Amino acid sequence: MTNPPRRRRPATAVPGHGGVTSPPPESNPFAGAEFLLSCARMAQLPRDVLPEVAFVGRSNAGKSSALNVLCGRNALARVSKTPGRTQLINLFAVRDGRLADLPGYGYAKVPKDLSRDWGRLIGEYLEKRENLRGLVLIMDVRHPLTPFDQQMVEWAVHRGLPCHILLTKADKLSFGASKNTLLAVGRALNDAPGCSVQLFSAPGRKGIEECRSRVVELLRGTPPVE
Ligand SMILES: Nc1nc2c(ncn2[C@@H]2O[C@H](COP(=O)(O)OP(=O)(O)OP(=O)(O)O)[C@@H](O)[C@H]2O)c(=O)[nH]1
Ligand SMILES: [Mg+2]
Repeated sequence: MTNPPRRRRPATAVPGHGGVTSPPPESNPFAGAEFLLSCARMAQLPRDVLPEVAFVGRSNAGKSSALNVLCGRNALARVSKTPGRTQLINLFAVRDGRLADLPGYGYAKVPKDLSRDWGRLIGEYLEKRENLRGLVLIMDVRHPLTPFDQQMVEWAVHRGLPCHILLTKADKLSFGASKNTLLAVGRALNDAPGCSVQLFSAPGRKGIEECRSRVVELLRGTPPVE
């Protein structure tokens, strides 16, 4: 069952009338991003030949917020204070391919059955999505590298998929503390092939250009060797 299409605000504001403004297309490779579809099961996800990058991470880490900021849109992906808000795979079309906003993992208060379904959906997506070219793994800078996060990194390395880590909510820590976490996570990754890490803040607009460049590289990269 596919969710009905969502109504969206226009990407570009009418001058003098407030609303959402998109940066000029030449400065943002994700300007003009469009919501394509939501799905609760892999079978509902259309086969796609265009390269895809998935946004993964713990529930409430800030996946949807990061996606919105990268695309220069306020409400492309739904953001919520309630953990577990993104329960479906949401697919977006961008100039260089597709971005997928995945449901968050590791939220303890989710009923067991539902959390099993989510786990299965994420697992199947990661295993079977043929056009998947890389992951953006989002972690709250205050709680990095949870066991789930570590599994995700190991899985990406095992599959030969690049994994770019965003240590987000950097606005919640001092400059020094966030820098120390960045260095510690870099050390913990121990030169894992294809892995990179950066600081990010959605409201602080920190690390946006670095992340955009990395995601474009992932979308344009060569397919992983099986
Ligand atoms: N201070 C701060 N808050 C953030 C940042 N990114 C996200 N948030 C907040 O964190 C909460 C969760 O953000 P979402 O983007 O919905 O997180 P998510 O990972 O998509 O969550 P699920 O869809 O539930 O898995 C919201 O209240 C956001 O406003 C950030 O960089 N800094
Ligand atoms: Mg979300």
